[in-house]
Amino acid sequence: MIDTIIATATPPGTGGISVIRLSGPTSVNSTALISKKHSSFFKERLATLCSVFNDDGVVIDKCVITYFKSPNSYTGEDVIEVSCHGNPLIVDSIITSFLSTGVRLAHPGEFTKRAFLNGKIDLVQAESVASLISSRSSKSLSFANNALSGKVSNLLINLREDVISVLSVCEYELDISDDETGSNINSKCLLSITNIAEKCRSILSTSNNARYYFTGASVVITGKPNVGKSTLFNALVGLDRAIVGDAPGTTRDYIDANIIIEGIPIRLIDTAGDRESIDEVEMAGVRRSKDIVQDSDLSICVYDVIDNIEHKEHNIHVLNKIDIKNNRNNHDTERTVIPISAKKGTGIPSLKSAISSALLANGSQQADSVLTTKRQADSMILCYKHLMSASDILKEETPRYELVAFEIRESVSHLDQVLGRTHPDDILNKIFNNFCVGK
Ligand SMILES: Nc1nc2c(ncn2[C@@H]2O[C@H](COP(=O)(O)OP(=O)(O)O)[C@@H](O)[C@H]2O)c(=O)[nH]1
Ligand SMILES: [Mg+2]
Repeated sequence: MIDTIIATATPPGTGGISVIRLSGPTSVNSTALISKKHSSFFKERLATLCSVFNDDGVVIDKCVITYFKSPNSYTGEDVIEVSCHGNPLIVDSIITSFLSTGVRLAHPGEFTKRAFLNGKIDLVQAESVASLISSRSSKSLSFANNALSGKVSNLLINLREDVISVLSVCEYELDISDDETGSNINSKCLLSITNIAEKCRSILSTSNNARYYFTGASVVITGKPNVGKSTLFNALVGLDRAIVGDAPGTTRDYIDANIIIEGIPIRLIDTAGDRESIDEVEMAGVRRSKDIVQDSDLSICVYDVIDNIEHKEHNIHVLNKIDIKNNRNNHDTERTVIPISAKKGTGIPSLKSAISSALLANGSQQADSVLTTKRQADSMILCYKHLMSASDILKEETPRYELVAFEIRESVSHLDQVLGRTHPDDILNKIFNNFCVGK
C-alpha cells in the first residue's frame, strides 16, 4: 500500500508564501481533517481558500489549497498543494498537523521518484528536474528544459527502435538455415549498425562538449609574480577581489570567485604564481599553486610583455600589459597568445571566448539535446561499445549471428538503462537521494 508523503516545496526561510505539498491516496482526506471540511470541498484544480487548524483546534493560518487529482498531477497520485504565509513556524505547524493525520515526511526526490515510478516521466526527464533546479546558467537551464520536455528521451527512443529493427533482422538470420544467409543482408545490417553507432557517438560528443554547462569548470590563473595575474582575476570577476601590488609576491595563497563566462559556470582561481623564494609562506603558496593547476580544468598562463613565453603545458597563454609596449618581440609560432591589458580591460572579451571555446572543445556546432548527467553518458558509452562489437563480428567472413544478436541486445539494455526502463534499486536511490526534499 502506497503511503502519503508531505514536504515543503519552497526553500526554508521567510517569504511571501511557502508551499507544502502532499502526494498519495490520503492527501485529500488529511487536508479535509486539518481544515475541518468535507473532502468534497476540494475540487480538482480549483484554488480554495480555507483555514487550517492544529491538534488543539486553533487556527494556524488561512491557506490556498489546490487539489490535483490522480493521474493528472506531478506524481500521478492525488496531490494537494497548500500555499501558506511564508514563515517557517507556520510551515512547521501545518506539517505537524498533517503528520498527526497519518501522512509521513518525504525523502529527498521522492515526489519525482513517484512521478517516474508511475510512468509520468522517464529517468532522463527525472534527472533533468534536478539539473533544472541546480542550473547556474541560462544555457544549462535550456538544456535541462529540453531534456525535461522529452526531446532527449525521444532521440534515444528513436535510436532504440532502430537498434531493435536490426536485432530482428539478425534474429531472423538465426532462424533460417546457414546456407541461405546472404551477404546482402549482412552488409545491410552492418550499414544500419554503423549508422546507429554514429548517432550514439554524436550524442556522446555533443554531450561531452556541453558537460561544463552543468558541472561548471575550474579555471586557474598562473604565471610569474607581478605579471598581472591578480589584476586579470579582478578584470574577469568584475570586482576588486584580489589585492594588486607593485612588489612581487603579493598573492601568497589562492583566492577564488564564481563567475559565468558565455553561459559556463566557472570557479576562477588566482594563485601565488611560480617563483623561487626564501619566504616559507610564499613557497607554500607556490607549491599549492602547482597543485591547483594540476587539478584544474583549464589553466591560463600570464606573461608580462617584456618576458618570453616559455611554459608549454598550459591551455591558454596571455600576454599582459600591452598598454605599455604593444609590439610583441617574443614571436611564438606554436601557440596562440592572446594580447591583453588587464589594467585597461583590453582583450578581455577575446580571452573570455578563448576560455569558453577551450572548455567546450568545439563551441560552434552544438546540439540543443544533450545528455545531462554522467550516469546517462556512461550507459550511452556502453551502448556504443556493444554496437561496435556487433559490427566487428559482422565484418568477419562467416559472422556468428547469435553473437551479433547478443551484442545488439546488450546495447538495447544500456539504452533502456539510460531511459530507466530497467532500473536497479540502488541506481534509483542514488539518483533521487541527490534531489532536495520536496521535489
Ligand atoms: N601597465 C599595466 N600594468 C599592469 C597591468 N596588469 C597589472 N599591472 C601592474 O602590475 C603589477 C602587478 O600586478 P598583480 O596583479 O599584483 O600581479 P600578480 O603578482 O601577477 O598577481 C601591479 O602594479 C599592477 O598594477 C596592465 O595590464 N598594464
Ligand atoms: Mg597576485
